[in-house]
Amino acid sequence: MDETTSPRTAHRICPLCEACCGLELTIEGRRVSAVRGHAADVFSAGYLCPKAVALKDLHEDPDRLRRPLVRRDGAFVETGWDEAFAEIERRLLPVIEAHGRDAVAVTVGNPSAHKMSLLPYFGRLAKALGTKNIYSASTLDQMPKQLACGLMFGHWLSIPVPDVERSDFLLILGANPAVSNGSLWTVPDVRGKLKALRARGGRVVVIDPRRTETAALADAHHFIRPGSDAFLLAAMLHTLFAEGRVRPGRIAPHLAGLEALPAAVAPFTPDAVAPACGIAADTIRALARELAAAPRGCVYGRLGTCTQRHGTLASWLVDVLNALTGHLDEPGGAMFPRAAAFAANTAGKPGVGRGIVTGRHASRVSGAPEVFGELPMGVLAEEIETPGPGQVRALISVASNPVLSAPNGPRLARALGSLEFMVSLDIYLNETTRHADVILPGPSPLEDDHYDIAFPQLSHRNHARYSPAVFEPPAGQPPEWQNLLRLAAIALGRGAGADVLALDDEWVADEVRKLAGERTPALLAALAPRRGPARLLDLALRTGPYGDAFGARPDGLNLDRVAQTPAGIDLGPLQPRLPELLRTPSGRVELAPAPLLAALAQAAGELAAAPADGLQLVGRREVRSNNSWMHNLPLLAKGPERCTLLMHPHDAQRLGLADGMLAEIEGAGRTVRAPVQLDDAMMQGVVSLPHGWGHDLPGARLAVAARRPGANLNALLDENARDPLSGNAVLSGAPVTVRLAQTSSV
Ligand SMILES: Nc1nc2c(c(=O)[nH]1)N[C@H]1C(S)=C(S)[C@@H](COP(=O)(O)OP(=O)(O)OC[C@H]3O[C@@H](n4cnc5c(=O)[nH]c(N)nc54)[C@H](O)[C@@H]3O)O[C@H]1N2
Ligand SMILES: Nc1nc2c(c(=O)[nH]1)N[C@H]1C(S)=C(S)[C@@H](COP(=O)(O)OP(=O)(O)OC[C@H]3O[C@@H](n4cnc5c(=O)[nH]c(N)nc54)[C@H](O)[C@@H]3O)O[C@H]1N2
Ligand code: SF4
Ligand SMILES: [Mo]
Repeated sequence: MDETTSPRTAHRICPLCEACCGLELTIEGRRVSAVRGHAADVFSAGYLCPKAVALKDLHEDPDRLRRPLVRRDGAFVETGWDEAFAEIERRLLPVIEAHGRDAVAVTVGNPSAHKMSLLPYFGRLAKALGTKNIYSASTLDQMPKQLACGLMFGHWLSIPVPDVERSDFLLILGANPAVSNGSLWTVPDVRGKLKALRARGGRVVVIDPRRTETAALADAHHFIRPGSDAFLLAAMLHTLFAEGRVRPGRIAPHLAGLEALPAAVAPFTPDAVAPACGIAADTIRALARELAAAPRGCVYGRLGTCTQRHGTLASWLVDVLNALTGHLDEPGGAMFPRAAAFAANTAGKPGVGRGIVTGRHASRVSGAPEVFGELPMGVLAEEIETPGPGQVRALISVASNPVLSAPNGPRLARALGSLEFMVSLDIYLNETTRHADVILPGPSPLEDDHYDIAFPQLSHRNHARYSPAVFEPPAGQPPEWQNLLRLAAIALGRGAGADVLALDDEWVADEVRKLAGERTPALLAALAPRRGPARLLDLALRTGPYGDAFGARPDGLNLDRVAQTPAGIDLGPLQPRLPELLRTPSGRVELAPAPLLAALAQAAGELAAAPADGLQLVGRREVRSNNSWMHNLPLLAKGPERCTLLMHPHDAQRLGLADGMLAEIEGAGRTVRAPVQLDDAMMQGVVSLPHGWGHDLPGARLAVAARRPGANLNALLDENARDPLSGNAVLSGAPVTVRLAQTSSV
């Protein structure tokens, strides 16, 4: 890498959100002087958002940690890497020896899904620890969708996405991609794509308790009472059956369980669900008819449909509707990507598999079932606080900030304060990592190589893109995969001084042996001299569906070939994949998995209850923010106050509140304060506060964020409120009371 001062251009996939935009950076010495969209990028074609420009701020942020911090006599001191790992070995091993492997918990957060250095190696650390106490942002986010898709299609990551460029009708529930840039749907410039859809004569309809920025781009928007999407979707299904509109089309022979559905949705007539949803019965019928009549269209549900009590039911019914209207696995409908690397649904025997299982163990205190190898984030605090065998006494947090991102952060913060030992892999001393005894910083995002492991599995078009590091990391800074391996070595009793490269070699050899048997030495030789995630990537590309199969398909992909193409390799529009994609034991799409039918029958009992009055709280996202950790970047932090409580003027009037007044919001017995912002885009009875704020906790080192800390939405939420099937936290629709704050200090 030439780091002289003559300007150079570097191409880099943005690691900040799921859109995965290709960027073009101008570099002068160690500085970024400009960030633009990479116009030639085959996938994002020059699109970018303001957060990409803030990568410069992130790279230069003086608060971003460059050296390990170790707590000595209550204060953090900078140390060398060996000293930090020696401290971890000295403190962590006795916890395991005295209390067993489950005494060490791990949490892993959102950025790990965007880092090839973290994602494949976190699993190795978890395995080396041998703990059941694994917690991730997935149970604050998408676990319901993963569970529903796992049950229907046989793998947790077989999630269909809208084929937006060929679609004429899109029904969007609980997602605001115009701001979030898409989730479980990798789609740069979704605004442009929705506009193009409409320009072709297609229609976009949004269902959301707020008339969002996405709704502003749509043809129609309907308010919905938070938490009632499963009822709406069941009633749409009811309409399809009642009106004889069920037409699965080509995939009909691959469906199982269809016969169970009419009875399952019988209680959910449009008239019965209308009061619970706040949507008129005629509107519900019209939505079902429009979906059924659309030649090319689909339903897409996201965060708002997952972070609720019936998240798994809602996520399931989205794809049942797609399947029964002929929109699943069809161009313009909900289609399955075919990723170039790492996708389980391109490996093994096509068309059939073992399916998924849950509940292989349960959380110790509340008995919450394991889902996809994890326990719900909501039970972590009680697992730390409750004495007895198996009590969590140490924690390793990896790119996660649950003190702000998980419900009842204040309780979690107290619990973290009571741990015997905590290590954080993070780039900031923040609300969570301030509780650590050792913090191991990762490099700047521009100092590591990038390939998205997760998001090509969720992309609206198939592609393979790789970008090398823009800068060499500072001397001594290990890549994060090596830090994870070093922690694994400690957990395995090999010691802090173990040779992590040798450990990596061992693991890769094991993996290759499973694939290649006798050919293992030849394959390992072909993968050398790469190591770490780059070697895993080369292996995955070469053995993937477009791969060179180590020479057997000479024109196929390998990492050299992908890396030589900075604009990326386009692998074409999504193609139908049923039944080949399926990994269910039946070899069919399971439309009516037993646990979902049982849960739906139980949910029907709620229809009789009158909808609660009082205010319900929902979250929102904002373009210049990303979860909890980008409020320290000056470019994004400037401008108007963003952590405001949106409220319909009628609700405000009733409560004696006016625009700009400071409100006290009470939920789950706790209060926070935020300025009121009147907005008739809110459904009456629903208020909205963004998450990820609350940067006023002592001990954090976030100078810019602390100037305008905002309020922590999650302080108002109940950590015990979960979707029982997936363990996902209920983040949406919590009851709150709002009043004028008595003093003017926030
Ligand atoms: N009420 C409410 N709560 C929510 C949500 C909501 O909508 N409403 N959304 C939920 C969702 S969808 C998610 S995904 C979660 C996110 O929950 P988390 O993953 O816990 O939160 P993030 O804010 O993404 O925090 C990421 C952490 O990673 C650190 N980090 C950033 N880059 C790197 C890196 O390169 N290496 C390392 N080691 N660390 C890094 C940051 O400093 C920060 O501490 O929040 C959830 N919480
Ligand atoms: N700028 C920015 N982009 C981001 C992030 C960010 O923090 N900032 N975070 C990233 C992450 S981690 C994720 S997971 C994605 C999430 O991306 P999206 O899934 O698009 O999530 P949100 O933008 O939070 O939109 C959720 C919508 O659901 C609505 N809603 C709330 N409750 C309900 C309900 O019960 N039913 C229905 N139908 N709607 C409801 C809310 O009003 C909101 O408009 O965004 C990613 N992109
Ligand atoms: S939309 Fe997401 S991936 Fe694209 S530039 Fe913005 S933050 Fe980066
Ligand atoms: Mo997320």
